[in-house]
Amino acid sequence: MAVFASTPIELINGVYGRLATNVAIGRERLGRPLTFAEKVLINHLRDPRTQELERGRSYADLDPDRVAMQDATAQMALLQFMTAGLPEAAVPSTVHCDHLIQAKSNARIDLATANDVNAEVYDFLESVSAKYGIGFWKPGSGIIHQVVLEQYAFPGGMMIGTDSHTPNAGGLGMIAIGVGGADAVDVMTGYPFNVRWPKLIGVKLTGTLAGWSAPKDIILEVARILTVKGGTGAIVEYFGPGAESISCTGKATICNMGAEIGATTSLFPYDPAMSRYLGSTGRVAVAEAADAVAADLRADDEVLADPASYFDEVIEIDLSSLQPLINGPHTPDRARKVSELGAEAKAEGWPMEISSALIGSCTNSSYEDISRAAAIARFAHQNGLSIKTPLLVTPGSEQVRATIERDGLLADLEQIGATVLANACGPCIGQWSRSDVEEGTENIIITSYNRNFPKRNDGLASTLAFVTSPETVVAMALAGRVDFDPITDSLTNASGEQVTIPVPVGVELPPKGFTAGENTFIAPPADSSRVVIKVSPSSDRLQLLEPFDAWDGNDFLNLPILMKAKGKCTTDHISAAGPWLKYRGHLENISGNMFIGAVNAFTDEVGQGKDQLDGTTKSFPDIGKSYHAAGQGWIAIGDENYGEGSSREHAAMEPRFRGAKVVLTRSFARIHETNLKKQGVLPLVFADPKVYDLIEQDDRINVLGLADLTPDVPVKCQIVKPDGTTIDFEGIQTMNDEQIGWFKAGGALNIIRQRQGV
Ligand code: MIC
Ligand code: SF4
Repeated sequence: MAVFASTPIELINGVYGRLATNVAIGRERLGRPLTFAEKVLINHLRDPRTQELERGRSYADLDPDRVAMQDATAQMALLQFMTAGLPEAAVPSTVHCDHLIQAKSNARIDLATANDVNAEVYDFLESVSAKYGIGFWKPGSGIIHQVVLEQYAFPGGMMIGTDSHTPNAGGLGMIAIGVGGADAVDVMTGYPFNVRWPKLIGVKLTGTLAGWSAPKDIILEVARILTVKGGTGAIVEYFGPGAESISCTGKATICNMGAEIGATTSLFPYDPAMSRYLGSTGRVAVAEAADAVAADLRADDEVLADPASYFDEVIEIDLSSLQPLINGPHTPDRARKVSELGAEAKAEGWPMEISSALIGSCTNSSYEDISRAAAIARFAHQNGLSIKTPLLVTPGSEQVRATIERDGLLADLEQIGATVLANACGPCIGQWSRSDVEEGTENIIITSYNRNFPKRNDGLASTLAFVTSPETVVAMALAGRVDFDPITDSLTNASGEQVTIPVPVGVELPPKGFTAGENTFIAPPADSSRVVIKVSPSSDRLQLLEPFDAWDGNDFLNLPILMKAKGKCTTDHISAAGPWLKYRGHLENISGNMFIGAVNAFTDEVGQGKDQLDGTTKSFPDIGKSYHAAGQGWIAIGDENYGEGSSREHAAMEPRFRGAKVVLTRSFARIHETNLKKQGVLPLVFADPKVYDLIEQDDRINVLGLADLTPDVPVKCQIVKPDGTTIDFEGIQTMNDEQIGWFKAGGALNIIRQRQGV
């Protein structure tokens, strides 16, 4: 398949060509007007006429227009794809090298080091891409979501991506869903993408942002209202007069961080801001095509007039009264006004000084973001102010970097002492060689990123991370303190004068247009027959995959509890990133991090528990190894929103590889639950959440009646106490027939293999 550096207009015309017909089918079938999200979804159904459309219940088969994968998840996705026996990817797909570049010195040095250190993985990804007709974006091209927004996203389109922040493309009116690699493999092998027909949360925006308030504050406010699990199973659709006042990249910031509330995706309707962005990024033809079908690239008028009748929940936010917010530490929904952080820090006993300030990431690294940050830097320089804490900047893409360099914005930031890092994820995913702070020293960092889980950025449990808008980050870096409110407080400059920072004025799009920068895209060759994929058997970074065993037909009896997690257990707790990113293509090696961040509910210790086979205390990964070697199946127990955060399927594959049969929780995050199902692990939810409390360290768990697994029928389970007494309870399972098939086959991939005859 020919794959280009941007979406061909023919593909877009194809999607638009069937839009009106499918929207009419949708209106007729549902007997009512449609929201924008419903229109896009219905237009991508494999069978719009027969697909069941019950919100929150039906599983729908969809055909996305594209697949995107980033390097840290693409390795496992493509290792799985390779075992499916197909000559090429069935849908236009791209790989983006952004997660594996470690931030240490500066862009040039760090990129050169990454190219050297990760050569084996980059060569593998490049050769697999070439072999299977996949587009390859080299290291240095930028963060996947920015590149997708600049090149591939289009209003009314649909894509999936192996990264939880794929919904970034909702800023350009696309339904873009973050998935695990196994979902991507389905689509790349020509099967539909299967997801629950979502519930819909409408967010009506009125007024306009003023002063220091930024698009970031809108999503921080939404996260405050809905919490980290409030979006689970839902699409968040924005609308209202306030929506039009936000730039396309500002909208992308909002949709990006919808991942933090667990939403399936978020999106905005097509509007002039999107058209301007398309024009500025060289896609006038796309804007014209979208203009021609604009009526179907937004919700129907009846929906806008009476949203409560069409959405499951409606939130209204008045942008004019929204104050700058800052969220953290440890969870992206812990919000307060920037003006209130100082008092809270004092009350909590947090440090007042900021140890590092960081801007960028896929969430906030657009031209507009950097222009607002640079405006503050320029003012600071002219007025004798300088940063009081290190300020690190990661441009989102090579195109943004080259453009902000040309327009002098990078120089503005460097002038006040900022360090510009490579166009990559960098410290956002723990790729930060930080030497100024030691473990155990409580310290505060503020970022414009999206996640603030413990250890995420620098690997230190003693770092408290807060997220806010890039302009607030820069202003606070000038103060160096958390009790600084840029709106009301002043700073003392080099000559001892009091200086108040004026409201930063940004530029939505570069007045001289974008400049592409270095060409970092490699299209797959027309003839790939000679491409050889290299995986050395002695590699410690890449390992070919062996299919998992099918279910043996027996109930699970006396499963020991390898781990019972207390409180938040995100994918960062289950499969840490940072230094472990280097093993993302090697299932056995990466299993060395299994659950190392999880808090043991029996002991409150982190990362270790009791090996029931020999009674000793060991790290969770070592217990996994011991059970694996003994052929002992086991269970993991989780609390609320288990598996929150990343799409990384390693968090499901590692337990599967080490012999996990079941993961039983109070609730799951969507992507992780699907990842478990895909790999053949049974995800169950306590019908009665209090049963969680009854499970003790030496108990065993029985899971019964598996031969009769039936969609939506709870599974009978028992706690077996050490004295042999049992407590019955029910485990809710949410599998449809197809997913029960995955479980029985030992994982969805085994079914694809069977169908392909391999
Ligand atoms: C993240 O932000 O946590 C990541 C790293 O981008 C992940 C993907 C991964 O773990 O590779 C995500 O969000 O899906
Ligand atoms: Fe990369 Fe961070 Fe964005 Fe994840 S959230 S894709 S790590 S920049």
